[in-house]
Amino acid sequence: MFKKVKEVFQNIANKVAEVVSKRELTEEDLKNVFEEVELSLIESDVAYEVFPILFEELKRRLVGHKVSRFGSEEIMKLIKEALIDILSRVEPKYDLVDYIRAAGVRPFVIVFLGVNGVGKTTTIAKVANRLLKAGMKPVIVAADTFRAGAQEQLALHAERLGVPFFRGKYGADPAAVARDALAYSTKKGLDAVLVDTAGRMHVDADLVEELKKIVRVVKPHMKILVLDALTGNDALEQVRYFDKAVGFDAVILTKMDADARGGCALTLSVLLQRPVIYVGVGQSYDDLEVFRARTIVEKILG
Ligand SMILES: Nc1nc2c(ncn2[C@@H]2O[C@H](COP(=O)(O)OP(=O)(O)O)[C@@H](O)[C@H]2O)c(=O)[nH]1
Ligand SMILES: [Mg+2]
Repeated sequence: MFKKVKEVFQNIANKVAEVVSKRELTEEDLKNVFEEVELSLIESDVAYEVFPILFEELKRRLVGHKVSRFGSEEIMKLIKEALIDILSRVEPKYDLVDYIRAAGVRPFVIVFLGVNGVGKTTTIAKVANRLLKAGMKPVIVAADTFRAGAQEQLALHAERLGVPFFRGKYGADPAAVARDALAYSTKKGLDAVLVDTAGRMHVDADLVEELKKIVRVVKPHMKILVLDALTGNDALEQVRYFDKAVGFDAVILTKMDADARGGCALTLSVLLQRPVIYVGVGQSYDDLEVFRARTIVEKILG
């Protein structure tokens, strides 16, 4: 069963505290602690590949230090610092709004990628909302022409936000729809084109071809992969899938409000090697926050 990351780290802290109440912690001790919690780490979505990095970060802070007077609370603080260091690897160096401004191209084209259900459509609405608030003029494009529901949902968001919306007829070429939106935005001098794409769940050669064509036609300035924090290690599979299909530049991690499941964020921070620019923290348009390692860790550890 699923375990909360917080409980696992609390468990580590308790075990370490038990040792250091008697003597200095050795590397061997820490190894033993890790072996004991290995399974619960995996159950809380922390991938195996993360363990060595986590181990090194904790070793650096805990081993050989005269921590005998430290209680588990003090050790939790050191664990917290270690987690912040790890998550900092994916902290963005820029805010998307500033990045778009600095790019100096108009329109700035973003293609959003991700499997159905991760929160891609909602996220696009949130990004549009953010751009609107920064005084920019975005356009939303539904380049998923096979799911009528997907288009309706996006149309509703666009209407609520007061943003121009492009869609194709059922079964139309998604790349052509995106191209039309781009032409319109260029003519009107709009700031950003946000392209929603299909995300059929199963590995699907058609989808790869469709995405490749959209990318070839609109030449996006940025490709953003939307991942769902609740999918745990499936997120890694999705990373590999989209990387192989068309590649991507950054990630938005959704549903970080749900039960503070931070294991997925921890795994991504080690294996992603690209920034997580935003996290989704709810269902309303304002529930999009800049990814900050410290904030995330505070959420994870509660
Ligand atoms: N709690 C929470 N729910 C979200 C978040 N982002 C999206 N959702 C919900 O996830 C569900 C799927 O979202 P949708 O945008 O349709 O996903 P898509 O299939 O990837 O386009 C919807 O019920 C959204 O309201 C988030 O950050 N937090
Ligand atoms: Mg969708």
